Amino acid sequence: MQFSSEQTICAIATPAGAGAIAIVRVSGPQTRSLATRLFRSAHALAPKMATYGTVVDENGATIDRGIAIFSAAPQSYTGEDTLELQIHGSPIVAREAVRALLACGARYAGAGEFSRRALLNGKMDLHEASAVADLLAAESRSAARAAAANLGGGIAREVQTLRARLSTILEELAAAIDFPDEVRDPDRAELETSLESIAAELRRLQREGEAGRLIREGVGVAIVGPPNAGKSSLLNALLGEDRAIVSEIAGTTRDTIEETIDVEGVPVRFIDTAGIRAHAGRLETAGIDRTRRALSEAGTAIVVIDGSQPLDDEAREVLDLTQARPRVVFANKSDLGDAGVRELNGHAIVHGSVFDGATLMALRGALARTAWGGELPDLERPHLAALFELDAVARALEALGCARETLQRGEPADLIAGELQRAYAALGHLTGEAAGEELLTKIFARFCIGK
Ligand SMILES: Nc1nc2c(ncn2[C@@H]2O[C@H](COP(=O)(O)OP(=O)(O)OP(=O)(O)O)[C@@H](O)[C@H]2O)c(=O)[nH]1
Ligand SMILES: [Mg+2]
Repeated sequence: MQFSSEQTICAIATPAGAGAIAIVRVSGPQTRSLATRLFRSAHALAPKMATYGTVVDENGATIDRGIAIFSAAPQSYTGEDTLELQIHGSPIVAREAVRALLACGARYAGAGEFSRRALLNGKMDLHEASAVADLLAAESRSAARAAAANLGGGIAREVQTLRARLSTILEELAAAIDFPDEVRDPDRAELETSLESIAAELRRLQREGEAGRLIREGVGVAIVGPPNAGKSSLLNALLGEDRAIVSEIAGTTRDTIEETIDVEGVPVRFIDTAGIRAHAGRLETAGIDRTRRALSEAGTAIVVIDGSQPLDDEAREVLDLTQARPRVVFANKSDLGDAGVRELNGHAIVHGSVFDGATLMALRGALARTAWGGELPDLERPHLAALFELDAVARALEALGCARETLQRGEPADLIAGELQRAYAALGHLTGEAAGEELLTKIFARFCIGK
């Protein structure tokens, strides 16, 4: 799609279907003339003022009565002249209004095109644009809150400051390289301290950014164990409802069942699986295959064993199977007794029963520590969130690491400067200065039409 801002774009900004109000948005150079032609009111449109009047079509026939709000460039969302028509929420009426706009020379907007114009006109930076996309896609309260914290920008300033610090160091190095007789090499110990402090800031941005992704995307946790250990009972208890069939017959669960539950602000997709046992029937074997697949797909496992019984071969097999991955071992059925299994390869075991609230709380805590290292940083303030941002920080950190090693090996200043240049360039991607067309297209493809 061509994103020429010489054209005037329009779109229905409200969801499809009937509602109280429909909003039709217009942005671009012909907005004023379109407003004059298609909106009739007793008072002329004044910027940022809601004006009541009649929306008419290209032939002057009435479409609806409603409110028009005109915003003059650059004081608008897109930075261009914009018009918002708030009309009755009938899909027919909104479509008629758009049809009239198209008949008068406007073009239908592509997904995210209004926001893209805002970016082009400096009304938002790339970080904020991603935040808008995240907010639109948020599936939980914490994800929405984290995205909202990014709407105001702010992070761009932080990154710019770090970049400016790098730039100062680069200038000092350049002066020493270019005028070796007049300018002394920067003090190496001081240089190392400065680089370390920049790296520490970047690591913080990275930590917060990763937490943001976690909150948005969640994690997968496979509930595995021998038959009858209480896996399905655990899923039901965490969910607070009878989602999976529970019975005293070993081999009840055959198919995997997935449910997403909020665990300390992170959406966790729990996957209840078929119990793993050595001598299974044909149907059960198919189920066990699925269990293995779920296990390989989920990042973390909760291994449920019957803690009232000594470890048997089946329990050992599941424990072996999950040894290499992040896992929480849960010895269930403590109400029936305690066989005394306390520790596995130094791993603590959560003891208790799915019927006990304190056990469930302990499991949630253990899971949070295992799957994402426990407490998440505060995401109420701006933080990096998009993959391209985290990628840029990772590259900058890698380059800074190389610069430090070069420095410690006592290499000449121009080699250090080369690595620092790389870090500087990587951070440029964060501020959007160096964002390519492909990245822009990817970000704005996540927007809906009319946004
Ligand atoms: N006493 C007691 N019984 C429990 C506990 N947890 C589960 N059970 C019982 O153990 C039996 C098996 O529970 P399920 O949740 O179906 O076990 P599962 O691991 O999903 O079993 P499969 O799907 O067959 O692999 C049921 O009768 C449960 O009521 C517990 O903490 N204490
Ligand atoms: Mg089950």
